[in-house]
Amino acid sequence: MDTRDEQRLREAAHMLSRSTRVAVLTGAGISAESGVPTFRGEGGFWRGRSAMELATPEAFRRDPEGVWEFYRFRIAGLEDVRPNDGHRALAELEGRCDRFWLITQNVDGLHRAAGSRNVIELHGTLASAQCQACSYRCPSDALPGQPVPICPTCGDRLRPAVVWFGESLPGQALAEAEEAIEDCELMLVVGTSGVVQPASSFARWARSRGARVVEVNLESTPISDVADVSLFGPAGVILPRLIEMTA
Ligand code: BV8
Repeated sequence: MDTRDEQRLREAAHMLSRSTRVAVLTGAGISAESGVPTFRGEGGFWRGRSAMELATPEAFRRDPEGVWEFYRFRIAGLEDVRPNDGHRALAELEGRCDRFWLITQNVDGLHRAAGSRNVIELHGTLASAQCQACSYRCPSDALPGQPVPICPTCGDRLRPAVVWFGESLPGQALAEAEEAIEDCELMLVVGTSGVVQPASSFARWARSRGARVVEVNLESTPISDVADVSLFGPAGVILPRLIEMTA
């Protein structure tokens, strides 16, 4: 890490050590070091189709079997992945704050597996499936065996309990995220390309009301424009160092 990076890390640690109300927004990048493919990196493609195209109600209407193949592949992939040092550093940080919110765009469940408690799953979770017609819900590892799982209650199709593009976010999660944005003194944005709305507006919103913004990513993103400090490097390396410097 060169002196400029060290300087930025010290600046970020100084801001974080003076903040007792901290909001964190994470994206696929924080799970990359656990082996979970990111959404827009090379892992964002599956049998030549982009995750963006598959993660939509239209794709599910048109090709429910293909969409379920994509999700069963991702659900199965989660069996072998574990939280990394970046997830664990955020669980450690939570214990040091008076107020702490972990808003995640990820659907892999790794923050809770790392011990984080106040996790807001903005885009749902791969851990469950839900009926598209009634309130039936089941764990993804107990899915009915049909290629397109059928609801045992009403006979309609089950779908993954994630938020697809074009769908509104869960009201409760959005309300909790808005409370975090309004109340935090610092927002830490980790591993997101900052293109998916409304999550990609959260940092600008927090900054506009006076919160500090610290970004952790491999490269600059649209969020870099609103960040007080951007720390470039793998989250699994940067976050443990950042948290250690604020001890
Ligand atoms: C909605 C679940 C109301 C599914 C996902 C304006 C306002 C509101 C909505 C829109 C708008 N404009 C357009 C929209 C519609 C749309 C949208 O944002 N489209 C974009 C693409 C333009 N938004 C919606 O539809 C949302 N709904 O707003 O409802 C509405 C509806 C319709 C019209 C208007 C309003 C719902 C969005 C939710 C979609 N569901 N996931 C599933 O997983 O299958 S989003 C999906 O993308 C994942 O959740 C993922 O987390 C998320 C965001 O991507 P990132 O996490 O950022 O991942 P990405 O791969 O892009 O980037 C990884 C980053 O990590 C990179 O920067 C990389 O450099 C970095 N990185 C890599 N390795 C590391 C690292 N960093 C650190 N360390 C490392 N080791």
